[in-house]
Amino acid sequence: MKGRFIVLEGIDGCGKTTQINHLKTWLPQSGLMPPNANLHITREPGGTNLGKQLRELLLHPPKEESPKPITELLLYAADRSQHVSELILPYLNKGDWVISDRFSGSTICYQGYGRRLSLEIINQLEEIATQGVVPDITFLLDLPITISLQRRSHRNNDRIESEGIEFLTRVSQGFQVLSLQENWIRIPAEEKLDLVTQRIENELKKLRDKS
Ligand code: T5A
Repeated sequence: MKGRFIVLEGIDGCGKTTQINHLKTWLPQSGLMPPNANLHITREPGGTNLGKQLRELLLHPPKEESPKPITELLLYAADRSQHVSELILPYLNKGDWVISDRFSGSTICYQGYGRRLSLEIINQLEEIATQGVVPDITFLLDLPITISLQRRSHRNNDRIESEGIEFLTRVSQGFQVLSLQENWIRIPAEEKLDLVTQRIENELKKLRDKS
């Protein structure tokens, strides 16, 4: 793959969208990208047209049609498979850069650690869904659960966000484990907005210096 693939992960309300909105304008002007590369911003679930419909089924289904845990896992895998085939892989092959709000780490943490589904099965599904695409860098915006709940207290939570504190604690533990992996960078997300932004920018500059 000629392009770069950057992912932001973390528990709900950790600040991914806020940081991605900043990167969208900062990165193309930063001098880090090759002059002819474009930047694409996307997210999971819902990065493609098919994915938008899957997102609705996953996050806002009618109560009586709420997906069971395995169905939920398969729907996230279906969303990722379409996302990789239709968008991520073609852009990376062209030499473009892609930033995604969530990727495989979310499935491992929410469906694996949160729902306690088999990590072995999840990893097998991930191999199929990602076609071997691995992020060049994944930022974990690491936010204490109490702050996540505070930040979301004024809005309506979706189906996954409504799972409660024990579920979220297991998800967060999953992220702590994943953040020890190569190419994952843990960023304390309770810090002031500008400081979080600065840390992400610095890590992206280091990535350029490594290549
Ligand atoms: N999911 C997803 C799975 O279960 N399995 C999977 O495989 C995948 C891919 C997706 C849901 O699906 C689940 C996980 C999720 O529950 P989503 O749209 O990604 O949903 O939902 P969230 O991650 O919950 O998105 P949010 O918009 O809630 O969170 P963000 O984007 O991380 O946070 P952001 O930037 O919107 O910030 C939240 C608030 O905090 C403030 C912002 O202004 C905003 O008000 N904020 C800060 N305040 C103070 N200091 C800072 N440093 C701040 N940064 C942001």
